[in-house]
Amino acid sequence: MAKLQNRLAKLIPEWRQDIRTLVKKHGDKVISEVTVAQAYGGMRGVKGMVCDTSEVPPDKGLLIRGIPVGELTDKTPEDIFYLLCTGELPSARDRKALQEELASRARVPAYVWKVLEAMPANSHPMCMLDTAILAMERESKFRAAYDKGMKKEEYWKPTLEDALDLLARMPTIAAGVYRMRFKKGKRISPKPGLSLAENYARMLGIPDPDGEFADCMRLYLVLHSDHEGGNVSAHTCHLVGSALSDAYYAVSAGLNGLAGPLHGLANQECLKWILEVNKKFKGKPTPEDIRKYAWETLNSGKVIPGYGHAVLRVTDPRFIAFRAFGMKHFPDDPVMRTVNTVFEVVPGVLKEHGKAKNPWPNVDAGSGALLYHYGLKEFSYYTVLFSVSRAMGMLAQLVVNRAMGSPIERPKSVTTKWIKQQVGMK
Ligand code: NMX
Ligand code: MLT
Repeated sequence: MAKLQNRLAKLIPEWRQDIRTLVKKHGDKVISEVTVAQAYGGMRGVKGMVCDTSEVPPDKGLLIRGIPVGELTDKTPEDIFYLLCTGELPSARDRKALQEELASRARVPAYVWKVLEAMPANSHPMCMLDTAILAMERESKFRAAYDKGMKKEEYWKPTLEDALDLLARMPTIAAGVYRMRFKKGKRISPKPGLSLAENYARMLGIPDPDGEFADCMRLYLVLHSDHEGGNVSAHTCHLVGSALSDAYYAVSAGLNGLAGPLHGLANQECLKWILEVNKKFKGKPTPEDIRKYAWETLNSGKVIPGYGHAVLRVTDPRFIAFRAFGMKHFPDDPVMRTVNTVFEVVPGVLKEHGKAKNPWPNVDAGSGALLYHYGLKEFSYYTVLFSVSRAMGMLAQLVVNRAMGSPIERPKSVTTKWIKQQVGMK
């Protein structure tokens, strides 16, 4: 960690100076405006917050610190966390140092397992993960330092400590949740010397004779890591963190948002939908079968999971990367085949339906097919995998925001009466 902390200690004063100058010189320039429709429409498109870890141009998809995610598909989660925090890819030595740092922090306190064991056996895996994170709040180094008294310029340091502790423990907790919730037998402990993705794959206990599942997990953790600042989980984490609540409070709050079916839970919903299609059409749905099924879904008032996006207006590059992985390793898998046929058919159906602004697949449209292929079939677990990855983005954003001294977030709400007065309506 010394490397990451040292690098940040060097970069942060430069970033602070840069922003101070920007705000001093141009603080009164207008960068966005808000219409009545946006105020009632989930603030879609309103530019009112800053996130430097990543951005999502609607016509390109995710750029992590300016690098298209499609160019990062051979990287490790450790590389991505370093990149998110600093804006630089780590050298081999820096990556190793971070891996060792995380390994040294991976021990999960025993009381966390007791809390999880006390939960009802049918608790949702996301509720178990969030509860475990919140239970560990007493470990927060930020809160301890804040209680003692600390200068604002120092806030990012114990926040980074919390971030590393949390990141190191999340795969162990997440794998423990899987084995406990789905009765897979005893928990498997992390093995020193393995990377984060290798360890997570191993602790899940999925048979992996040639390391292909571990590689799939590596890709999975890279692709889900961050998606700029305004999505529900990142924004929630930022908002809660802006009150100087520590990383345990902020990340568990963000993940509670990820657990919604319009956000991260769409991956479980999506595989469920694909499996229903396969079941109904005996494993070989034709494009016409899928077209009809998609219309049935829409006509019953439901959304087609894995399609549409609040920001993107093209096929999600993360979907493209997952699909490429699946096509390379198992093009004839029946679930993968259906994912492909759905991709051929559903955008046309959504265009004809005429409601969704983006008819193209998002990250959740294909990820489940990969997990299912390797034998991770309990799809209510899929959002936990998403969480282990997305925690990297949320935590990097939290560290950067603490470093930049971001104030408490508090936008102004208005009443319908006020809006009516503004537009001259009685
Ligand atoms: N199927 C059916 N209808 C849709 C879909 C879809 N996949 N996507 C959007 N619409 C509808 C949407 O419900 C809305 O209808 P109404 O006017 O009746 O409220 C209308 O189209 C306009 O919505 P948009 O402005 O295109 O989308 P919005 O920005 O509001 O929402 C999502 C974005 C992602 C919530 C929406 O596309 C959706 O519900 N998709 C399916 C769920 C999903 O895949 N979520 C995962 C997103 C990625 N992630 O991991 O977080
Ligand atoms: C995503 O990864 O697609 C999201 O977090 C949803 C979003 O960006 O709105």
